[in-house]
Amino acid sequence: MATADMLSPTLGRTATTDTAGRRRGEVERPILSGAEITCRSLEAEGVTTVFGYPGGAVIPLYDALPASSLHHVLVRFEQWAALAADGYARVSGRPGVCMATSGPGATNLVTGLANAMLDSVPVVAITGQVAQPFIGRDAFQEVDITGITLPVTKHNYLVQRVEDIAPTIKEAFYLATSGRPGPVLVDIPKNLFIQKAPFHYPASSERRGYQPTSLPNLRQVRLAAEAIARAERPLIMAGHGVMLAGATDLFARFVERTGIPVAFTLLGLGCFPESHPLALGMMGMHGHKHVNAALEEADLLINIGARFDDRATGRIDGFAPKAKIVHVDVDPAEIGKNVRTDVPVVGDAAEVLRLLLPEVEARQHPIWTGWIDAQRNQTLVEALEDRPDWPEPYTIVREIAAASNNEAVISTDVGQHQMWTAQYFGFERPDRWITSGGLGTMGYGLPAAIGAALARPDLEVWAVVGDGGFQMSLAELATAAQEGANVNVAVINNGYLGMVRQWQDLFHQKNYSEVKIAGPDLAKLADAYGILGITVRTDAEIVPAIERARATPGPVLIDFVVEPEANVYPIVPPGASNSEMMHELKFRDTE
Ligand SMILES: Cc1ncc(C[n+]2csc(CCOP(=O)(O)OP(=O)(O)O)c2C)c(N)n1
Repeated sequence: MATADMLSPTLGRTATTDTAGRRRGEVERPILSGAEITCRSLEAEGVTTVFGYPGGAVIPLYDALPASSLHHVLVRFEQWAALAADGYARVSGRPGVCMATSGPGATNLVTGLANAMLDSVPVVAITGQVAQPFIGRDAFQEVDITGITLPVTKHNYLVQRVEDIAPTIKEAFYLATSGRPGPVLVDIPKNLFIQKAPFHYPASSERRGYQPTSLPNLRQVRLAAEAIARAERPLIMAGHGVMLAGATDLFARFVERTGIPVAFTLLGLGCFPESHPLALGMMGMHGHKHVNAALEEADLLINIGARFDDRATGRIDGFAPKAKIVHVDVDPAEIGKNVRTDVPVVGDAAEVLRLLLPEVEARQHPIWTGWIDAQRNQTLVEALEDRPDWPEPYTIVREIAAASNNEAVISTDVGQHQMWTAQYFGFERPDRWITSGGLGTMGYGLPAAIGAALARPDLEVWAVVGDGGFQMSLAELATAAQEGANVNVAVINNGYLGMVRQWQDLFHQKNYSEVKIAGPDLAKLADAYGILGITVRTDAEIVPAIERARATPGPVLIDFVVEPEANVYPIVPPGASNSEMMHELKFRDTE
């Protein structure tokens, strides 16, 4: 057993065996500062990129960064560091990492952590805390960030000893990525960044009392299979969990074997190709009419990896009224939380599907899918009327999809443009759709796109944003420019906080209160950041602008000036059930 006096000033040694007087199997434990230990621990986790902003409590940490292999992306506001880490994680499948100083730096992370919490995204945040002797004294830039973030993190820590930094970071990554993923915050007092200790990164981490269930109960799986065998009008509700579990291939095999059509939640889009005949499109508040109609008629709903969010379900007592409900979720707390469940299956979606596949028979449901297709033909996107005087938002979205062969990574802000994108892009692949579902965080689009572009420089990345949300995070254009990130920003500029205006229009007698929003000349703004800026005012300019952006390396901004008062349809009014959706579209029967 190593003791302090056995340690050389620069090298600690621990003997794992001691035979014949020879110290064998010795593990070298270099003596490092807490800051160096933090960097080495992140490196040991395979982290290459961190998003952050320096300040007093983390100056010692930033001292150690240049000597590490970590690429630090200097954001312009800490909230966007957390959200860039979120976008990075969603596209790469690896945890995103952000860092900030104590006090205001740490509190600025909170919205980003809440965003990751609600959408189950693995994010690890490292914050500096005031030095231990100052804790509890209202020291300069002291906040109780573990207290503040308790409800918006999966777990958080205030590290107490320099020796605990490495095992705590190990555990943080384990918690962030295992079971139901989520954000974890590690708060490290400034003096611990400076103190030294032998560094050893643990090979594994276990936390007593934390045993996520990944393997489902086979009896429950069989009950689900029996329900599937009996159903005549089965429907799958596919959520983010399919992708988080890396289960998209198994999911596709399950859908094709059972012949069951798929309704997607907002975050489930992309887990199965939308071009597949069994893919119906998005359900819920702005879902397609035929998808919500199918929910009305289904006699079995198999929810895989979604949490029955109210934007998907509408009023609960009118949700899937004829259906028996199977709910597959890795988090037992989700079972029965919002919707009564007949067959709960707790487990990782991949593990559940692996066990379920051999239990189900190959089938087709021609009468049922034929009925849905008849509904679908009435509401086809093609039926939308084009107004030649304005670039139509859905045309913009579909042209970006066409130009990139539906392969681009698309992030959005929150609002009308987000719903148009969800409705019309046509996602074919997992991990290409990056949107703030649970928290609905305006400003998300640009920083998340930067995170995505740095995670996958090989992919085409578009941030489709509203002019309101974009004005929250537009300073990140500087980050994109500084990083040379390949991000094309498409601002759907209607001069309004569009989604709020739409609700005021439809549900508050057109009382447009505080929704008219002026903004800068966006092309000039882009120019000021050294970025190509393009303004598009007509339909005919859409495709050339998209092509120019695609051909230009680094960030590009396109200001699409769209009709100010266009609404997103269909829409389920707040508090209504999905069957009460309003659709103002001018439908054309396509037979
Ligand atoms: C941080 C934050 N503040 C407020 C809201 C409420 N909100 C939801 S959508 C919306 C309007 C968004 O306007 P814009 O970004 O221009 O997008 P549009 O709806 O016009 O496409 C607002 C204010 C929010 N979601 N997030």
